Amino acid sequence: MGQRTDGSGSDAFTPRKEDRFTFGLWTVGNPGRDVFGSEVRPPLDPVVSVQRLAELGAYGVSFHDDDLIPPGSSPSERETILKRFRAVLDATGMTVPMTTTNLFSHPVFKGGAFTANDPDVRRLAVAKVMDSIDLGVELGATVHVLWGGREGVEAQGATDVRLALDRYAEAINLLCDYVRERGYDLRFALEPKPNEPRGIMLLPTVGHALAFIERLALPEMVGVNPEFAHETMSGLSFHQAVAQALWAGKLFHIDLNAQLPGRYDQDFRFGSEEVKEAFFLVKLLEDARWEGMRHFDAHAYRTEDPEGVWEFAKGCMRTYLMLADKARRWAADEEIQAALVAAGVPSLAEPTWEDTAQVLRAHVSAKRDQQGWLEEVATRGLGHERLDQLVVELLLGVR
Ligand code: GLT
Ligand code: MN
Ligand code: MN
Repeated sequence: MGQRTDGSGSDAFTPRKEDRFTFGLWTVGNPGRDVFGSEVRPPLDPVVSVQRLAELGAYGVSFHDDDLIPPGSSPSERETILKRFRAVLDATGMTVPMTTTNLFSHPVFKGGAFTANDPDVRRLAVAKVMDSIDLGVELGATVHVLWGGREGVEAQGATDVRLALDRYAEAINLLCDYVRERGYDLRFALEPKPNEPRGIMLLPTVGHALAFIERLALPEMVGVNPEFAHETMSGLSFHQAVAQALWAGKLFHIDLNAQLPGRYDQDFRFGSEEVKEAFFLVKLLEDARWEGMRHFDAHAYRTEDPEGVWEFAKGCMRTYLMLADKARRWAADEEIQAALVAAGVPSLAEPTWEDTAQVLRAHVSAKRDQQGWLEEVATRGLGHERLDQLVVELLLGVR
């Protein structure tokens, strides 16, 4: 993401297609209903969402099967909807890099989908995902997100967790076989969440999901879709979770938004809370030259009218670009670079031992016997106060 100044009324932080920003249709289309109150905004036509997002500089959209094709539509209604939707994609150059399946709204899934105790419900869930995959692939999607919104419990006695994990794995293994058999170019991304809507959910964090994936039949086909809000709800660092997913080669997709720790799933405009965490996340993705979509799974405050939604969408993208700009300034800032050296940050790139065989033979632990070294290192400050203050100054715009 480079600097931009095109003199057309846009500024350095105006989104462009090359930035690869995508939004769920359910995000800008969120009507503002919550557990205590009804909708505050009228339904939004997916075609209008695509048009407005394209005008704002987005790259594409994602959706649940039911967001685009209302449940109960006949085959001919499906075709009519698809024709109209394809036309707007063609007209705007917008894409559909990811789709997902709604396995949480219909009451049939109230006790779980892939992990429901009732085998017929489990079979229905897998069949729904297969149809949803076909739809996504038809529109060019290469990632299918699986968020297990109803996979969990309130009554702990009602689910045998080890068996539920067996059934979860069985469903995903079958879906991988389905994709292979059809010859689709598609991978799955599991989205963890600790609670909401269930009291306690399976695969609650990125760490749980990464461990689960390694026990699947085709782990290479399955990665994670971490969400800022969901890790933060657990009091965890989103930046650290994403870094570990990248390290494991498992960051297949990402849900960007904002969240205050310890609260309900807020899904706020990206960067509107926990700015330092958001900065290190953007820096991580940019430093890693991660090739995935910068996907927003957030929604406008309930206080907003339909125009406020587009302010919200613009804000998500602008803040990402501003933080990416800060990441470039970080790299160019001599004082910050010097503070990093003072804190010994570059040394972590050095392997700890050159000759491990020699270490094993001689049982040596480097300098432990050298006079004075222990005392010197034990009393030396690490300079983290200065380094972190420089981060705050960078983010507050005074450097
Ligand atoms: C739902 C959830 C999100 C998931 C979506 C994908 S649906 O809005 O809260 O976090 O990413 O199924
Ligand atoms: Mn999400
Ligand atoms: Mn969320």
